[in-house]
Amino acid sequence: MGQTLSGYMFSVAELYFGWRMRSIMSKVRPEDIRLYETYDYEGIPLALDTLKTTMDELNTFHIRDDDVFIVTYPKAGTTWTQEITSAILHDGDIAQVNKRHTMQRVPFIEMTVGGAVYDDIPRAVQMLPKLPTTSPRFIKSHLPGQLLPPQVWEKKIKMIYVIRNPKDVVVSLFHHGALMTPPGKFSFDFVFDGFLDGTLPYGNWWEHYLYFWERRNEDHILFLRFEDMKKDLRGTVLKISEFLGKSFSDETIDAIMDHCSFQNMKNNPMTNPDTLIQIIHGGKMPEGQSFMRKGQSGSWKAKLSQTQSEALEAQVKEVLAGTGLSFDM
Ligand code: PPS
Repeated sequence: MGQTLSGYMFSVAELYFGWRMRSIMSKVRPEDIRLYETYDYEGIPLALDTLKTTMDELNTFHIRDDDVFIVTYPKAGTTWTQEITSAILHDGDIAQVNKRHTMQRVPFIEMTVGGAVYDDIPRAVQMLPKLPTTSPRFIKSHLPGQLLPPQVWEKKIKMIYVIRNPKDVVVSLFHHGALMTPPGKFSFDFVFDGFLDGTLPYGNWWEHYLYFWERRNEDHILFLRFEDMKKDLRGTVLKISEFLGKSFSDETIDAIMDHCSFQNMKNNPMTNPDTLIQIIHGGKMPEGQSFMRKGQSGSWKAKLSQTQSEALEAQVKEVLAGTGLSFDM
């Protein structure tokens, strides 16, 4: 279970599975992806590509004591935080980090892109017990707290949870849908209304946030905000390092920050999700689109109408009243 002497390494088996996964996934096209079509799972809408069989298996999924999870409502800053954390778990050895794509280093436990259409797409939940062979494992999930594998709570494993201004989240969500599904399939109004009434996958954004907000002071939870990460990346790297029991030289922290800047993550094929997303587009990203879109706080201003902006503000006021959680909107 422990790390090898040569660091946070990976095995030939992992390389093989990575290759196999890419080759099987290469048949998935945007029209096969069920991103916003949902079914009800224990009262929470989930995307059809989050297969019910996967959810059932997660109920008894074996969690290792040293597993680390990154958990978010979608588009809150998952990929950025996972890259910082992955670099920290690799003790700042960026050359080692860059040997595998971030989506391979950090399996997305409940998602099977194209899985609602094709039944042979490898599922992270089934591969994870065998892979990675090194420890600790670092796992991504967007599931609300109550749907995470129960053992994460029983074993109190380390979880990093990130929130972001919901106005930026809903805009980023729309662009993500536009990137992953056929052009024009989901309008901005559809995504906005679904976000507001909690019918999009993973349910109400505020219940998702509040589940972790209420547990933010527990030792095994690190609660972060995208906006704070933008303001103070060094402070964020230090916070995550301390949470994981690591301490680094200034040079190593500089290297992690450099690796995780928006522009460097966009330029790096091992950190930019486009490397894999382009497979569903036949090997080339659609003109002008990228997962690494803007990476800013406040880019909602170019997209939300006045009415939408006010509706979301009113909702935030109502649903967060008395919780102590608030946003600069
Ligand atoms: S996902 O699909 O749910 O995992 O998406 P997620 O990673 O949570 O969110 C994607 C948004 O995060 C932005 N991003 C970054 N911002 C700043 N710095 C870095 N390094 C970075 N990496 C990713 C990404 O651009 C998406 O935000 P928008 O607003 O769409 O640009």
